[in-house]
Amino acid sequence: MTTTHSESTSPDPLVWSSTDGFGAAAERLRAASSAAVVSHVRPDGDAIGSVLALGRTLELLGARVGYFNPDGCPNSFRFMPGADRVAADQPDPLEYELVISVDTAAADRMGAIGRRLFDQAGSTMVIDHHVSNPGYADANLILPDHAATGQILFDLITSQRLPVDTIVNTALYVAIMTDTGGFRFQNTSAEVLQAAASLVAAGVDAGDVADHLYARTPMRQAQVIARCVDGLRSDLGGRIVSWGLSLDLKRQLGLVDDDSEGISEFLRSLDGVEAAVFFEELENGMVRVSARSRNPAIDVCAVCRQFNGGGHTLAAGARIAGDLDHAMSSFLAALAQHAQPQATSNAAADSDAESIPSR
Ligand SMILES: [Mn+2]
Repeated sequence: MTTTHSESTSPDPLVWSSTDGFGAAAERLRAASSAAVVSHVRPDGDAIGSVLALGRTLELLGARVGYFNPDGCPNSFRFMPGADRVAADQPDPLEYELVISVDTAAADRMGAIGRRLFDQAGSTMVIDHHVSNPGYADANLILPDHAATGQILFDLITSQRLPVDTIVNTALYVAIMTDTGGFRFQNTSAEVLQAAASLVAAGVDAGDVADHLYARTPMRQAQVIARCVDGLRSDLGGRIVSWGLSLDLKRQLGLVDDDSEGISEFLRSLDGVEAAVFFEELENGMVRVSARSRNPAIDVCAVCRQFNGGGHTLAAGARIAGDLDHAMSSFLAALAQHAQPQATSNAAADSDAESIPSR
């Protein structure tokens, strides 16, 4: 392994696509005297948790560490020990030997701070579980079979006997819990529950974490859900539901960024729904798309990729330029087309089913 310098003549990037890469990855972590960890815009629990867990482990290994997210740490995750360390930027020069992007499927999702960190880094690393991640660092540990980036970090830290403390353990627990929807999604494997059990055994207060994550819904967010219920759109006989949040309504309700989190999950939780899509009009002329599926045959990642987005088979996102109506109609048309083979075979089995045009 001789890739210590990442000049712009970048040699072939290293890709570790199995846990066999843990030893080499840990070697790089141990060797760094300074390191920065960064994750994706609009961070979720896995993004913030992975930054905190990996950053703190590097610190316990003796490195000088910067914790970054382009949007800082959302209010909902400020209860985590060490969360005050997560910065959107810093006044000092960004001088870190090793820069690691966690839970971030594409380089542009790291925001401007991520790009600057990557530009000045001696070497770069990606640790992620998104199947759409192309591997944009010098060394890339990408394990899509892991439920969360936090689960990859848990396995890496445990197998390589890297140091942990309360900050690391809580952050890993939050990362794993949130990316499995509170241990409810199909990715809630035995490994996930074993990791959670050992983190609780190590002192994480599961009830307290769940209370912070799932019992602090702001009233504004409840009001958005009420509007969503009123304005719900249903396609393919209720198999696909969606809703669009306009800038006008955001202003009317006085929403802040986090308030629209969880709407796609709410839509997905409705009985009979196979795929749910939430559209949010943004200030910059883009529409944010957040898509969820309960049916592995409906691959929302594949549909999001048609719009330059990505993610996971059952949870993915994209951004579409233009107004809300345009974004909704073009995305929902692509999704319906993707979902139709299933509908058509159901229709064939059910003589009463209305025929669905196969375009
Ligand atoms: Mn994740």
